Amino acid sequence: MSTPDTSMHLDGALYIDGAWVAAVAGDSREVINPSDGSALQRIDEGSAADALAAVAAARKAFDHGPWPTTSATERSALLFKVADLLGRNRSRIAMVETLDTGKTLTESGIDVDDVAAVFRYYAALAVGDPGRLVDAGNPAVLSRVVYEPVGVCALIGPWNYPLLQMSWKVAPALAAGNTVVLKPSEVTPLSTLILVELLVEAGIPAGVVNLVLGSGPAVGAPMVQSKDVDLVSFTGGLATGRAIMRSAAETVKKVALELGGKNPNIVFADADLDAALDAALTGVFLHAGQVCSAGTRLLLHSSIHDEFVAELARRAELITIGSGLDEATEMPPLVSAAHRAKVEGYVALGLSEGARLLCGGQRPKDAHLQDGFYYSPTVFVDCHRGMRIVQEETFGPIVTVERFETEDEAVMLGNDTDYGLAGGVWTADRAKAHRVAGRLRHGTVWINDFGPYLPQAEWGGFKLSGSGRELGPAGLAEYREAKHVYENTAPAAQYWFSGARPADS
Ligand code: TXE
Repeated sequence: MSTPDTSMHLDGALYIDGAWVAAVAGDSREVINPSDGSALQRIDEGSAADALAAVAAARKAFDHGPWPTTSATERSALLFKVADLLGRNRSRIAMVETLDTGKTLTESGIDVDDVAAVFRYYAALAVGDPGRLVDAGNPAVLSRVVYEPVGVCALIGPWNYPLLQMSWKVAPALAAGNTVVLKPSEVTPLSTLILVELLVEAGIPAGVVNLVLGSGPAVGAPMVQSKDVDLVSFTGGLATGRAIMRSAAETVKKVALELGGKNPNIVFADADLDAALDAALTGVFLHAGQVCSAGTRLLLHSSIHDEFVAELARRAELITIGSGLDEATEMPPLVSAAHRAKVEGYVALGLSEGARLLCGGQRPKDAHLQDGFYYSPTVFVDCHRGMRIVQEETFGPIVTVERFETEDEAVMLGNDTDYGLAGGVWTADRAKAHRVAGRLRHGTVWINDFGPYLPQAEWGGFKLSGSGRELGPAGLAEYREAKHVYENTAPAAQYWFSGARPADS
């Protein structure tokens, strides 16, 4: 294989007020390659001072810069340019994302395509919305509602889909005219650097996009606390989401949260079982289960349970585990040693709760996989709703299987979670499929499929899975304030107060 191009701006990797700068305290962090545990890159590690400098730059650019009042057409043109640049840099970005997250090169390439599609979608949506006229019930009144940017947005991203999740925030935020501070996960910061490079190349004005690197408590928390930040959009874990919401209450800033899920995948006996099996596998083992919408809770009709799980385990054991750079790899490593330890803790918990292991439940034994953070595809049966392994997000290649007898029971189990991000239903009976889809309390429901999302369709969670929506028109609305402009074209005194009335009236 030829040497991959992984060049990016590393000499001063923070981008603040239109300049690449080093962290003020001079700290750095080693970014680790999950496929072999090697040090991939030493990179600037910011602190609160850097975060606040970035917020100040974004504030200045919002309050005094041209961006919020730049025409929607110009903003749209810039976003289209970014989409083109993403396409041109596809292989470089995919390589960096794979080295950083561990995911397969194929998946990283698809991520870049999806990111470009999201930029195109919001580039198109940025224009053509002049607001709306409202009937005030008075012909002398011209009343209209216009949409304005919210202000300074702190965009805090996760490590599982670093570029993709960041783009779901950056593209609509910029389309709406906001200024932003990007804070990628400290575990996987690299692809966001390239995204910022491309935004700069596309001509984004100084201060409109800022990038800070560093840990959540050191860099993310001060942004959430800052009164100069108007909105925080966060994708990550439930505990962090709760902390952010609490902290944001002090300044009553807008908060959008995507906090993962425990997603039911319901298979009725009349489904296309081969397709359902295939999707049950990809639903949980793609990206080693490090997917917020992973189908980790498989609900099977009793009549198909035994055959289905036997075949599921047989196919799971055949999955080729390896480095994301290896073309043969079907399932990559977990993102970090710490995350694998968490996944292993969940497997131990499942066993202690009485779940029965059908396959996996251990690290692969292959000699070439010993240095990376690999874990085998794991299938637990004899599970029930009272188990923590069934209720909590494991974020690893672990599927728990439960049985159901009736449609009502399937719906009850599908909703028996504090989360509400996504779910699937498999059946040949379309009326039943739509009945179940209508009753599931999840932000996305797939019928005879599992996993797809579209830039033009809202994504987000009910219940503990978060608040607000990304993608679709609502994903843009998050970054806009509605303003009612009421114009009285024939003003005349009303004399509400009698003392103000002229004596002769
Ligand atoms: O995420 P964190 P973690 C789930 C998954 C995983 C668990 C914990 O179950 O095992 O969350 O993952 C920043 N103020 N998901 O701990 O900490 C942090 O630097 C402001 C689901 O790695 O939530 C990073 O940029 N920011 C998920 C981002 O928050 C803070 C994707 C996410 O990190 C902060 C990832 C603070 N106080 C994990 N503390 C999904 N929804 O898809 C941390 N951060």
